[in-house]
Amino acid sequence: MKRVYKLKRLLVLLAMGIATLMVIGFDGRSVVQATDQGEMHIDIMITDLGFNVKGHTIPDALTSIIVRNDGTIPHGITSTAFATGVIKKEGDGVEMKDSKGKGFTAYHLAPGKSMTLHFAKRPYTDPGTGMRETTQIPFWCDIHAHMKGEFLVVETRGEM
Ligand SMILES: [Cu+2]
Repeated sequence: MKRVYKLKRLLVLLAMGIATLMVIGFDGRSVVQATDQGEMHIDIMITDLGFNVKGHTIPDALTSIIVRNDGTIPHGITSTAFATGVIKKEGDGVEMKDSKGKGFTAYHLAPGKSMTLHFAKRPYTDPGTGMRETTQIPFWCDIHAHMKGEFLVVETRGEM
C-alpha cells in the first residue's frame, strides 16, 4: 500500500516536471517572437586595445547598442552606418559632427563612461544585390584609427 502511494507521488512530481518544461518551451518561443519584432541589443566594450562586441542584430529590427569605455583614455566610435543609422543617443557619449573632416558622425567616451545608441532598422534586402544576407557593419575609433570592430546584421529567415 505504501509503495503505491510513493509511485503516485512520483507520477505527480513527474507530471509537474513536464508541465514546467512545457511552460519553459512556450516562454522560449514567445521570447523569440518578441525579439523578432522588438528591439535587439548589442554590447560594445572598448578597452585601450580594441573593441569587444557581444550580440548581433537582425534585419528589420530596431537595435540598441550599448557602448562602454573600459579603457584608461578617451576613445571614440564611428561608422559609415552612423550617418543615417543612429536615431537617438543616450548617456555620456559626446557627439562629434564630421570628426576629422571625413563626413562621419563620431561619439567620444571618456574612461568609465557609457552610452546607448538607438540604431535604425537595417533594410531587409541589400539594395546592391537585392539579396537577403548577413551583413557586417564596420566601425572604428576615430581617435585611434587602428582600433576597428564590426557587428553583424544576421539574416536568419532563409535558414529555417
Ligand atoms: Cu581609441
